[in-house]
Amino acid sequence: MPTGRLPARPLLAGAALALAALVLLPPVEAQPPAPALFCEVYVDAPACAGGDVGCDTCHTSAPSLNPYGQDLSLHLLVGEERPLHEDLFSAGLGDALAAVEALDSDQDGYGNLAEIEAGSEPGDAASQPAPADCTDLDDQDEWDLCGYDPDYAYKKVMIDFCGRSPTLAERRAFEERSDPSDALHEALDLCLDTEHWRGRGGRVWNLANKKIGPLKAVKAGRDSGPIPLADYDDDYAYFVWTQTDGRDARLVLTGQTFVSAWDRGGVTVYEEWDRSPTQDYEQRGHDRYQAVEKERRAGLLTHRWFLMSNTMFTAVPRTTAAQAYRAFLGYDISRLQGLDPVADEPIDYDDKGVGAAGCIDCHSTLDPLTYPFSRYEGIGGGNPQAPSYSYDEDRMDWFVDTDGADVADTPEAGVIFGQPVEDLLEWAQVAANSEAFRRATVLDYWVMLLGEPPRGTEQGQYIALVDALADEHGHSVEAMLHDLVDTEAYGAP
Ligand SMILES: [Ca+2]
Ligand SMILES: [Ca+2]
Repeated sequence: MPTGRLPARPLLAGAALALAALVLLPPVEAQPPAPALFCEVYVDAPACAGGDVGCDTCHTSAPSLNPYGQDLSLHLLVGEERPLHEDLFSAGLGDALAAVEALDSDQDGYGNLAEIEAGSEPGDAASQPAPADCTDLDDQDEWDLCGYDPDYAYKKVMIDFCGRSPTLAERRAFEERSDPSDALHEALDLCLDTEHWRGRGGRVWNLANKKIGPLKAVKAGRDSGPIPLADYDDDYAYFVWTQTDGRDARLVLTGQTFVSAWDRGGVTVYEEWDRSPTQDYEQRGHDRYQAVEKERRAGLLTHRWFLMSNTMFTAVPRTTAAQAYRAFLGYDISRLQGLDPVADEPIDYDDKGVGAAGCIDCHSTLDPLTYPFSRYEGIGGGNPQAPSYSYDEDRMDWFVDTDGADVADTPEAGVIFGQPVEDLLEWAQVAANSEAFRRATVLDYWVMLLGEPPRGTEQGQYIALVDALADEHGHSVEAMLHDLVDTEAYGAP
């Protein structure tokens, strides 16, 4: 069970917030302030360590509620007409939270408050508080079950990063070292240079799968498919390059060069290059060349494959922006994550009905997020004179026939995280410097190495890595990994 009680609720802060909501916010059906309000009440809850809780605390998916959300709804302003105005919701949430604390909404045997304090999900029976008492079974087990164990961590580093168990001789040598920490980090440095970790098809390479979404049928270049449209090897190689050798991981979104992966005697070598579209066309041909001029490039966001597979033929490429937001910033808008509504949006330049009830909550975030992507051509549909996958300032003018006259008014300027940006380059800068980017970056490796997202009790260790990525680590993934293998989450058996 959790060791300490949370401090009393800061009612004044909650009241001030509710008052602010009363003055400022329009009536809507979804309740964007809920995650922040929850953490105003449960300041020290592990789930609030990074700011707001996720929407999945109360929702299964929008607008469906999980059992905890349902109990909250039943106790929230009973008798008041639904949907609730946001100001009423904000004012009433505190009492509703208190009213359901003693219930066990998901019926997993743990009360809601106990779950919130322990960092498990009160609305998910599969999520339960971890046993707090560690039972040391030293007599029966070679590992120290209650804390960080260097021998265990060493073995895990060898398997995770080198792809093999240490030999008996290596294990003996490690055990005999008087400075196990130094020995561990030396092993990690060696493993970070192995093919298993950084080679073509290695662990870092595969970490990009969900970001890139490879599709053999339309691959160009090596192992090309029947309809070669673009070569995602460029994207994989570029991604691995940004994650290795101490490079700044923000280059994923902000870099303006390209990278190719070459096999040199069984070792993958990553080679940065910087050709113009014309030069690349001449060198690699029409089905592979990168078509965006250097001054308009924003890392993977403007790579040919990304524009081909996401923008395709669409005028206002919402899919592209949503994929960028999900893949690189960890926010899935379809699951109500990362909502940051912009006033008077969506304007619906392309007449898609995005202003309708039920759409407006997501699109007031997604559409302004999308505008900066709108000048980058996909497979086609825009200016027939402009090459596919290139930047074209006047691109929107060419969609009037298919998307209506207003589409030509779609701005290039947009908004991300509430911050106005002029174009995709500014969008990428704001994104790459955000905490969301650091969280998503660390989370990728955390899940890869530990098999699941940080548990409630591990939030502190996770957030420490997220913060350090910007400071001590200088956005180097390898520096972050050196700290990750020192965490108890990694090194406690
Ligand atoms: Ca429960
Ligand atoms: Ca639970």
